[in-house]
Amino acid sequence: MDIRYEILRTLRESGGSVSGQELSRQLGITRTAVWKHIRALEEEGYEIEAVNRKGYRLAGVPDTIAAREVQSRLETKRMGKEIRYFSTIGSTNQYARRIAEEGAADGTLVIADEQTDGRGRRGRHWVTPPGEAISFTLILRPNLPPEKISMITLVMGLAVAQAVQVLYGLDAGIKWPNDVVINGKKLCGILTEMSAEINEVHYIVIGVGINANLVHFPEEIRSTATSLKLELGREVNRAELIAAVMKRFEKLNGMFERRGSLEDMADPYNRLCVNTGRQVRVLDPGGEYTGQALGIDPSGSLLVKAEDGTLNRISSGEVSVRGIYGYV
Ligand code: BT5
Repeated sequence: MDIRYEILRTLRESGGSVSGQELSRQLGITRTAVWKHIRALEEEGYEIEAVNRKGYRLAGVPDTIAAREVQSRLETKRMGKEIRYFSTIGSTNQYARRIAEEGAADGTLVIADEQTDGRGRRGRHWVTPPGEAISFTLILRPNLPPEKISMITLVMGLAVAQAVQVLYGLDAGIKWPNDVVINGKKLCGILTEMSAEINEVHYIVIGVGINANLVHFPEEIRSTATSLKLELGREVNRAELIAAVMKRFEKLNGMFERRGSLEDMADPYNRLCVNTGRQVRVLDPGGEYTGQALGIDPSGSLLVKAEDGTLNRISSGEVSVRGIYGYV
């Protein structure tokens, strides 16, 4: 048991103050030990007020995504039950794949404050400066056939978009299949990778990068990227957002795994999908064409009505879809 984590959780859940005596009873340690842990938490940047005779109150938390801060906010059973945190790492997806190979448990969450080699799809680069971005990777061992795994990216996209809407009231949308956008600019990218045989999935890693408090983007993405701070005009607490995404994802993923399809969430997905009803250009290896996106079906494919009237189902990975009007 991590005592400091238990202290934080107790103070946070009480919403007010908790006496040293109560903490010492609950945790089975002396009051002096409680006091020492409180001091150590203060050194980590937590503001803990000593309220006369009443006890301790959590008055301020640092904007950190270190394991303890995220863990004490999680309200999940499966997602994030084990957390590995790094202040800097190459890529959380790459690390997650390595520990998954070595047997890391289902639900393990890898979080990094900075990535020096963050990855997008097809080896593209993902920008993750320290202290500002959110990057994490979730390891799952789902009991699903390999051909269903690409749907998980959509489930995560919906979880991120909903969490952003609920926490900040921002109009977040989803650009099929793997981006969360605000005002036509990219806020979040998702990269799902899997290790599988023909009939069996060994593990999957779902990597999520969210531009939380970034303000300065490199030249090449300045016109296409945005952040929560830029949209809101204030900083957001990154740990709070990670916990909210985990909670939403656990619920939505439960629905997905029970059904084996996106049937229960196609409607909410399509309401948030910025492609729905829009003209898109489909970059099909067999020939490019334009059409109108109608939204996803329960398998996660995007339905596109081509100009000649034919209805095509596009599954993620096979083709990329670009809006004719700018980034979205
Ligand atoms: C993605 O790829 O959008 C998936 C990104 C996944 C990143 C997470 S972070 C945690 C985990 N660990 C990793 O190493 N990766 C995952 P894609 O659709 O290929 O988009 C990549 C493109 O987005 C780049 O080529 C840039 O144009 C743009 N881009 C790069 N960094 C960005 C950022 N921070 N915000 C917005 N756009 C960005």
